[in-house]
Amino acid sequence: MSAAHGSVSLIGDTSHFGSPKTHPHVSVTVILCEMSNGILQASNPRTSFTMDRRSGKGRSSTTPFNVVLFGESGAGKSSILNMLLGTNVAAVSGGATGCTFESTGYDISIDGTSFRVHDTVGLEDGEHGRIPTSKAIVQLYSLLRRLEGGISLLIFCMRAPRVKESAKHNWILFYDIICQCRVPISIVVTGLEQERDMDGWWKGNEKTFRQYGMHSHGHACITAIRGKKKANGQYSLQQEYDESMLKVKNMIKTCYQEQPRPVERVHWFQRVVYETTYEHHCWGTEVIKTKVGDMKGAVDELVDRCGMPKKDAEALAKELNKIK
Ligand SMILES: Nc1nc2c(ncn2[C@@H]2O[C@H](COP(=O)(O)OP(=O)(O)O)[C@@H](O)[C@H]2O)c(=O)[nH]1
Ligand SMILES: [Mg+2]
Repeated sequence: MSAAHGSVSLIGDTSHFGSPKTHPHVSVTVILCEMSNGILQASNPRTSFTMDRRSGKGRSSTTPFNVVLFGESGAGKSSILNMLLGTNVAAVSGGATGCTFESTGYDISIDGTSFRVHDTVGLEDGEHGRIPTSKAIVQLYSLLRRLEGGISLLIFCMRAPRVKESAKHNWILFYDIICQCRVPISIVVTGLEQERDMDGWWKGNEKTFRQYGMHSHGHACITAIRGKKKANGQYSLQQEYDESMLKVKNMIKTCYQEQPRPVERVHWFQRVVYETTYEHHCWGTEVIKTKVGDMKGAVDELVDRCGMPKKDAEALAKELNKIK
């Protein structure tokens, strides 16, 4: 190992950097760069590593994969997060601390892989002093845009018993329009504690998801509550709750994307498309721009596919357009 100061020079075997999902035993080659202070630094898209050459001590830290829970208020997003964490960290609506007003990320590990799960504001209709839908949409879009390291999985949360049309609209907006279908998406259905076979709910409703164009990469039919505490200190739904936690963890493990994609800025408004031609004359070259058409902006999709009135769609897009 020799390195000139400040130059990129060293190749090493760092098999422990391999991502466990696809390359459990494969060595990964990382380029190390020696800084002027004698510290060696290395990075691949997901892992950073620093080592002091003089002491030989190393330190590695893995960037967690971002998982975003979204869906309407009361769907059970915060309860799912608490279930994954094994504690009551996220505020559950209806509780003394109220509901989630800002997005928060919590780190969990599933079989040695680190995930940062983001609880987000609910997307609802703005009744009874709740966060109006447009504000929730702006907050969620802004989170998706600024997530360091991109997004590895979107989890759409909804409450049984039925798939509402608003679910379809939220899906189109966040998955199709904002994430441009480039991020895996899965569905968690809560409120199924009364079903003898929680997974049976999926079989009965699969058709509706298909009709709505909600094609998910995975799903989990669960309960996110423990039920009543019994005299013996146990909870009435503990078994269902534990099963549910395993289902959600398995779903995340199966569906997440190892090469996360950042969410690109959305072109909300219509754009004019020009064709450029060059005409050569004796006096020089003339550049001619001809309008060849209009490209639809995402506003049109909000109107056409989400059934949003044009005025509302434009007002929303104006707000979203401010987010860099
Ligand atoms: N019956 C039932 N209630 C649930 C379930 N998941 C969450 N809840 C309750 O629904 C309410 C809203 O849950 P919360 O996690 O705050 O939803 P969020 O707004 O999506 O974060 C709370 O009173 C939860 O206890 C579930 O699977 N079954
Ligand atoms: Mg919440």
